[in-house]
Amino acid sequence: MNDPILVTRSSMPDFEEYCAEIRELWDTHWITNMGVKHKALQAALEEYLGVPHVTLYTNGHLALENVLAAMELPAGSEIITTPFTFASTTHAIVRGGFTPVFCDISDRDYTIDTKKLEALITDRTSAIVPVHVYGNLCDTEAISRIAQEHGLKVIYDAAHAFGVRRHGVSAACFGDASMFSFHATKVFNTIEGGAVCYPDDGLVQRLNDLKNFGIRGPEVCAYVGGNAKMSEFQAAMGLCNLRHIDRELAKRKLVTEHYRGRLSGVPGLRLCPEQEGVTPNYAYFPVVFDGYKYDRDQVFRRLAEENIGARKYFYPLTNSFSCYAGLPTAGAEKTPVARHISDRVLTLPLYADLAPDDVDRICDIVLER
Ligand code: T4K
Repeated sequence: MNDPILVTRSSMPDFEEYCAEIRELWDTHWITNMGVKHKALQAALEEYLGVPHVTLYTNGHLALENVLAAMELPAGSEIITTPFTFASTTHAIVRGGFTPVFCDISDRDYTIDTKKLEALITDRTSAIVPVHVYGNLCDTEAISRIAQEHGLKVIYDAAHAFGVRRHGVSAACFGDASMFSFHATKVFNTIEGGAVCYPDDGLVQRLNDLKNFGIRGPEVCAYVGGNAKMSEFQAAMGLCNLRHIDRELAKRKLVTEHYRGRLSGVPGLRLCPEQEGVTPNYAYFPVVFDGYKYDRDQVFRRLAEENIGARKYFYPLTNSFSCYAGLPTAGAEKTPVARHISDRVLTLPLYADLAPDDVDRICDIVLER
């Protein structure tokens, strides 16, 4: 049996580089609560992403929960989002006390279908949480126009979109705020981690308060905050990985091109088209098996037999999760395009060091007669 190939593999710096980065923590014994590594990573990311403010978190999910809370949206209001995403997006909305209203996705890039968005807006709608799924950028112009017309906040789930740019502008710069995940499985990781990026100076204090129990000073507690702080060890990993981000993206590009070379133009296999004007980050390699000689589940099982861990990102849709069975807005039948894609999609293994021979082995199984 061949060695297992999993859907992804964390990129890590050389051991010595990480050790050198954390060495001073043994001198200071300051290992969390916004220390020097945290401050350095925040500044480095503001520059890399070209955004006025970055607030760091211990993971992307809490970043999303915190930014929704910081927007001070009316309690119980409706937030329009998509169900073709990781559980986190919908859970953050519901855990914030809001009602998720599910919009269908575009058949082309699987992001929110802006043609179907306006019909879902009611006088209870307060915000839109679109997802740059797989690093495919949403139609940010249309979303911004609709949001302005209706006075809605836009908070992007940009968990997959680190390093993506449209006409040179980073994914961090759209809407009122964007949440990034720096989880071990992401293009850029801080082990666990995440961030909120935003232009509004007024949000800085609120987000910092919310992630640190609402404590503003030794004797002042301004908010009912939680604890979502990034530690110094996470930030140190981020500082190391950020040094190598260009090489990481270049290697992922080669893997992606190899896949495209083998799988493009095969009848019944749909690959994500490249988006015009967009510099991608090659975060995922989704393939939709639509009218192919094998269905998605057959290919999934064949790969598993060969020790290859492709994943059904994102199946099932969040609007068909059993935990949302009682929610009036739930139901996959309300989002037919999302259901169609979710039933047919498989994300093939992709990481910087995935060898060309391994890509060939995966493609041979997908294409086998
Ligand atoms: N919004 C969206 C759209 C998201 O996709 C996510 C997270 C979030 C929000 C929330 O962000 P975070 O709070 O997570 O920062 C994984 C990740 O855990 C999750 O971060 C990610 N999305 C989701 C799409 O994928 P699982 O349950 O598939 O992970 P797991 O443990 O099966 O790992 C997948 C593969 O990654 C493994 O087969 C091997 C590799 N791996 C995994 C770990 C944990 C490594 O190479 N190193 C590791 O340390 O959710």
